[in-house]
Amino acid sequence: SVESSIPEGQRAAWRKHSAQGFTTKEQFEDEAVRHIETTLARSLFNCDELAAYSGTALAFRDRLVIEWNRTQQRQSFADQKRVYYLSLEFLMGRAMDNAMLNVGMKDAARAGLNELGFNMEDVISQEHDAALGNGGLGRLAACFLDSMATMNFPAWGYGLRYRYGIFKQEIVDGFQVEVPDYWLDFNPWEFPRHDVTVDIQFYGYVSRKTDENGKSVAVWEGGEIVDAVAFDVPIPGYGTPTTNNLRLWSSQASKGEFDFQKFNSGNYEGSVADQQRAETISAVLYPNENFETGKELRLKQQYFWCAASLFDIVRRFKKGKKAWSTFPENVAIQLNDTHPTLAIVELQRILVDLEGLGWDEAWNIVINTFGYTNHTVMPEALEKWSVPLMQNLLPRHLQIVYEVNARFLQMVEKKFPKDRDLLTRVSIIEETQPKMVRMAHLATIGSHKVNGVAELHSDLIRTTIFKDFVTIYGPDKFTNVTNGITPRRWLHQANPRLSELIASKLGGYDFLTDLTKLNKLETFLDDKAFKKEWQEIKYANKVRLAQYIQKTTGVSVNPKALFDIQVKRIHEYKRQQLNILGVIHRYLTIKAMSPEERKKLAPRVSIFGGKAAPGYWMAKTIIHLVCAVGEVVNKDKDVGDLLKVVYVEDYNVSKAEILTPASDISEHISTAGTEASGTSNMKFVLNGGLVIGTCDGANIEITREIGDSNIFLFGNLAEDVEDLRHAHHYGSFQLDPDLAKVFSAIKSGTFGDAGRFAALCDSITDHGDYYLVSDDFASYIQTHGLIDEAFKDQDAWLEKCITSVSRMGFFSSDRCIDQYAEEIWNAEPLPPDGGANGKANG
Ligand code: IMP
Ligand code: B1N
Repeated sequence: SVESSIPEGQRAAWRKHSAQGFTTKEQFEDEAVRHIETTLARSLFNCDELAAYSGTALAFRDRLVIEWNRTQQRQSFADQKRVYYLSLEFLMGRAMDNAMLNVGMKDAARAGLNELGFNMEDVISQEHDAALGNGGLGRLAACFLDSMATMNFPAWGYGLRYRYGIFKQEIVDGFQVEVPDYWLDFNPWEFPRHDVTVDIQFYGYVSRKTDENGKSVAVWEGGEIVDAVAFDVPIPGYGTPTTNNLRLWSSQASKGEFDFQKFNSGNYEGSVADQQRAETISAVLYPNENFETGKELRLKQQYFWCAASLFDIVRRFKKGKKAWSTFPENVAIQLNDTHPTLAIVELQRILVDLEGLGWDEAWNIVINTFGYTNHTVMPEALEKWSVPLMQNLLPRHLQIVYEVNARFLQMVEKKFPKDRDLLTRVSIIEETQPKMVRMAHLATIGSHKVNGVAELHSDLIRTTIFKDFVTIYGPDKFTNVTNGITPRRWLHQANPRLSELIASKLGGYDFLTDLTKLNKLETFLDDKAFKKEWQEIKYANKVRLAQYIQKTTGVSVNPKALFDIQVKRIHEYKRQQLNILGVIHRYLTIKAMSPEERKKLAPRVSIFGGKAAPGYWMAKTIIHLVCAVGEVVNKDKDVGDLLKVVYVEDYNVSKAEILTPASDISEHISTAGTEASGTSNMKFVLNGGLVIGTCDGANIEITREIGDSNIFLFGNLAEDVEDLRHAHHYGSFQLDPDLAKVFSAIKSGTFGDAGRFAALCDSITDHGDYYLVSDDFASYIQTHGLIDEAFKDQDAWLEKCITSVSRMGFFSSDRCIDQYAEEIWNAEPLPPDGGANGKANG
């Protein structure tokens, strides 16, 4: 399979001229200036910070590409299993800082930029975030790519190259306004591969034909063709030359399809419209998290991306000229939620219709190839596609779904005879009007492993949505891989001073690739100088955030106050409403205090941030309430520094890198049983902040690791939620008395037009309080009281923080990847020649 287009005799010349990239500060400056002057056609007379960023990025890009090429060649030579991570979202954030740290030349570049008249931090902040995701699910995919490259796995990501990522959020008069995020003006981190283009078919009809062996085969004909063009994004590992690939597909009108008939008959506008329709497929990321709308364009996106990726994976496998039966020994495909479930159907179609394998042989290959990760149990987020819609768009795939279902139900019927209810419950097809295809059932049936993302969540999927499947398949098909985060971005990059302090104590940066090494920090709990420096770093991070808040919102906050942060997508289940209602309670309490009592209170800054889905009206109301409360509280002379309320606009990955290191407390307060894992909880603790949280998702495992005296847990347990909801409906609902006072204040107009908040209050008082805000209110307020008390003893507080950090080793995404590789993919790393970690990193 190892072929080259260059004849043997000429290869020496190639090797002699092969690009090497810079390795010193001087060479970095050569390369950056050369790119600024030639690639960008600028000069020292018109080089602004953006141009300096561009030149620096291009110089580092050269380094990445050189390693990318070497890595791809190495992986092609090696006869080893490859891993493919299919995700509709990759929330990468900025690439340059990460590239500099991973290549190990950040210090050289900083010195070089200084010499050329620029400051590194300002240059870095010129970069536009790559925001091809909504929240945790997309950022998890990004952390996994970082870990897979760092650990030298031959692993690629496959996704969509959206022209518009998640919208930019502006807060105008206290309301969210969405602005399109066009991010591709200058993106040096992608390489168009016009030679890698795949024809993708939609619509049409299926007929049966007899092939040359007299066998009947399905033929999918007609409809329309759209081209998928590959764009490659290099993914550098840390401390290793391994540079993996993220391949993103962009839609284009098919070259062969340009309708010359339309064109020649003078319908130029019509043919341009066709062109635009094709480009629409990859135009925009759907801005919903934990919610599916069932729109046709979304299904088109899913098939377009799955079909292009499968074509590419199968093409690569075929280069090796191996038997089809070995496909699962050579390829592992992980499905990030059900969004890529059509890949299962597409592989079966390729094997049976195009490659002529028998159904059972093909299906065996399919099952052994795929693993499926579930990220939610919430019914409104579980994907279902209407049968008529799928019939029209993907007629052959629907036939295959029906065949898979028929054979599956036959097997179930054999194992559990005469249980009609069981068959109805587990069927891929839901017998509603119209009928619906349940993607989670299809993904479960078509994979060899199904995993949840935290222990509680994995228990919940085994006992709720997949209960019947556990009965059918046995428990071994279902497993848990608790989420993790990459310590490179979420400690070293976001909090360089803390990383440096830790390295000085542990004797180097090994903890960045083996996070369990942090546990040695506990031996320094008596080291006064160490603790003092730790505290100074936290304070400096808070000062930086305070400056950012001042600059962007005009609110000045005291960096000595307790910083209480809740930043994540706005969702009723995440309960930002509980937080802001608690803040109002605090405000009313302060107002009722005497000046003497006020003096004893610890000053607080409540910081909120996050986007609401554009159509999620209640979430937008919550944002408005936070802003309205801020307007009143921040101006109130009685309150002063005791309470400030801030909404940070347009929360994204690069803002998370400023916010995460600056918290004293962060809030992870979902209704128990609703947050599958959460990953920002891990980021905050790793950066020396404490958590107030419910017994939900990964909070539970964080507590187990760091100890229950180092976390502030409150609220009802997941096992009691159903009974409480039932009681709300059938018993008499008792509003918490303190919460009643908060509602009176809102209703009396304390925060402006009360009508704007009526639906929010009513959802709790009149409509069943589905998220148990009232049930958890008293324990929430009480726990915040404990936090106030604990914060007064700064020494004890610091000890909790350091102890917690030292015990966070488990939550590295490297541990996740090890677990996926071992328990699901059966894949091995492929270290570069001479072992992995030859390089210094700075
Ligand atoms: P693909 O696997 O065909 O998509 O190739 C991806 C990249 O791997 C190519 O751009 C090459 O850098 C490298 N590559 C692919 N096939 C070979 C090979 O046969 N020998 C060496 N490198 C290869
Ligand atoms: O996935 C994260 C978890 O840490 C979070 O707890 C979980 O809420 C999040 C449909 C989703 N689950 N489901 C989604 C996103 C987009 C979409 O269109 C569902 N996101 C999560 C990582 O495991």
